[in-house]
Amino acid sequence: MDTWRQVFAINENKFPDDFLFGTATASYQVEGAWNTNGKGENIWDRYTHQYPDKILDKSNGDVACDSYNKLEEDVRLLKNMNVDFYRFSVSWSRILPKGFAYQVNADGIRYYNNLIDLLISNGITPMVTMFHWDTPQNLEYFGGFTNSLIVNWFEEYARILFDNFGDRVKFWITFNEPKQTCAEGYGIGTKAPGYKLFGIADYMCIHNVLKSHARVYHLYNNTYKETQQGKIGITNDAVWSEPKTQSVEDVEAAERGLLFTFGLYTDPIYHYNGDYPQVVKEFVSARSKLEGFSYSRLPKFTPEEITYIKGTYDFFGLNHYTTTLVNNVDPFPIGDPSQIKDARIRTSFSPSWPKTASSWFKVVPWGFTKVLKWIKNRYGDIDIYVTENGYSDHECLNDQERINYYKQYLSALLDAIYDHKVNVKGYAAWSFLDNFEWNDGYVNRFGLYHVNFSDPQRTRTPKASLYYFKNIIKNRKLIKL
Ligand code: GBH
Repeated sequence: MDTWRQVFAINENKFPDDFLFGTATASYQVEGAWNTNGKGENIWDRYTHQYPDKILDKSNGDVACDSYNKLEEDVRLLKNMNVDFYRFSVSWSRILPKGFAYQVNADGIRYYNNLIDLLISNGITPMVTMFHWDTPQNLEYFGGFTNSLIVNWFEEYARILFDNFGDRVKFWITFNEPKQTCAEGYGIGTKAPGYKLFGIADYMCIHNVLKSHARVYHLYNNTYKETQQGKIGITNDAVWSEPKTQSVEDVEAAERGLLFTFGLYTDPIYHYNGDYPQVVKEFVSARSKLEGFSYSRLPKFTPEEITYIKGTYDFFGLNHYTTTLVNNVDPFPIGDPSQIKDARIRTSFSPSWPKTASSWFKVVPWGFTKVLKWIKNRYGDIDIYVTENGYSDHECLNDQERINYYKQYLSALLDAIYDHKVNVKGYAAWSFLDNFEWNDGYVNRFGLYHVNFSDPQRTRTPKASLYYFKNIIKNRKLIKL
């Protein structure tokens, strides 16, 4: 059967009655006000200012969508969309300018209090991400997520968030996509802080992210949950890994690829054995030995740590955009370590997959169904919230391609619910607004609302997709082609 064909019957079932619709953003991508009213510098401020060439249009998030100053308007637009929830992230250095808890910025507390109160008074549930890549610069001087002390620093920060906002926030996400923080920030070095020590520093980082997540899960569970009655989890992103051929080697490589790019971050939390996937431990250890290391580059958890991290979730947060083909490769020649060399895979795209504006991103709706099924098979019947999914184009208001993407991906999500009984409880469209798309600056757009970045007012205009998405929320089903 040719699963690569982009031919779809749109799933006409209704979204379950308790299914929640929302939309998402992240602090650095929308807030702006980078040095206003006491906010401290973070690694994305530093990175974009110091290396403008690393950003496609040499831009930065200094002003971005100016959401810091446009909070009333943003909530009005969200209300107009009829979303059940809004997923946003808190800027650590707006709350703690130095990163550490000894100095709390009252204006940061005020800003998020206003946002949360306005959302609630408009009937929109806040879903709050504690960390979406914007580490306080002060902490990066001391290794950021490669320093194991960050577990304490992150706990202190989280405690301040629970103390100040936990009476009204019932939905917490500790980290957004640790893979990007670790593999892109410290491994391949394409994202802030831009360090390149692939196969080493990225593993140091994930070890500490997982411990930080678990520490904060336990803090909430032991100290706040009983009174505040919320849920807490983490969001990871999966690129579905499809075998390039049906050979045994490629089928195994695709599964291994998924375990290296996703299971590495999720198994320690959701797998019934905890810890990193066995195949990842074996491959990194074997390769490390070949390279002359006397220990594995992948740090080891103690049995106590495995138990401490295992089960630290109330739900499964998933970001999903795309799929790659994966094939097996012979061992790479010895040289600098890298996670790709550890995994012994090569990834590619099928030329038949429709493109988007982003180089890493092709349209493959069935990959969404497969990844949802895979999560259920591996980790059991967990409530899944899709915390991001969306499409990138260049600037455009009549965005029919985005509409098509949402239709096909939401149909694939309904297939997972109806054909495979996967418990998907909610869905957030990425993104509410066109925003600072990291290395792609303002060139590639993901918003349901267009933002004019050359206008000092940062005027927001609904795109065709906004009306389409609103209709889905209203009808609770996909409109036929
Ligand atoms: C999400 O990450 C982010 O959470 C969100 O902030 C972002 O705006 C959104 O997606 C859209 O990008 O080295 O060129 O191959 C999505 C995850 C982003 C992971 C791109 C892989 C590869 C970039 N992916 N990244 S490249």
